[in-house]
Amino acid sequence: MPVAIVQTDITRLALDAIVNAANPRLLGGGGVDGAIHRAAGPALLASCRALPEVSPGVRCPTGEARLTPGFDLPSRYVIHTVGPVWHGGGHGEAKLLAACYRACIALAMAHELRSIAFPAISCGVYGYPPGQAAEVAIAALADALAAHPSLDVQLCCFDSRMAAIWQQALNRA
Ligand code: AR6
Repeated sequence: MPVAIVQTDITRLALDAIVNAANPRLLGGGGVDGAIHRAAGPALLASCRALPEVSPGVRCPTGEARLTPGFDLPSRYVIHTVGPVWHGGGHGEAKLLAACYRACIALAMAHELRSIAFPAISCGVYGYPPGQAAEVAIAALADALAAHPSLDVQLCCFDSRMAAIWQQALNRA
């Protein structure tokens, strides 16, 4: 599987796309979302605001993804996805998290992208246990990439603890 773990600030990567762990409003927030908006500049917020609402205040439902330019980022595009909030695991969290990875890969393929980096979607404020998130992510990617083996995928962890957890999950896969 063309997947590698990297430990860095995702806003520094120069790829075709980086993925943002956003919320349904797509108007910015904390964590990686805040970092991406700061590094991309105000044009990113304007571009997100211009995306249609599918219901009041919702531009991207949980498990879906939307693409914008990357503006001042070194990467060309940002793919915004909304992970599930962790409510103990019995509320469809794994299915929704897998759907995020699949939706991002589908958008990357639709735009003929060749490289993409994901943050640890839902593993911060949204509280998803990282080991379980990593297993779900790697299984969903293995599935989605079977038909697209030439896409270069990086799983970007911000700190060494997270990188170790994701590397263990990748080694087991
Ligand atoms: N580069 C890579 N990873 C990062 C960076 C960075 N610059 N900054 C943080 N992380 P979170 P979520 C890691 O909370 O759990 C936002 O407010 C972080 O250490 O950013 O999906 C949104 O607007 C963690 O491992 O996303 C939503 O409201 C991972 O990114 C909500 O948070 C994800 O943490 C989404 O929560």
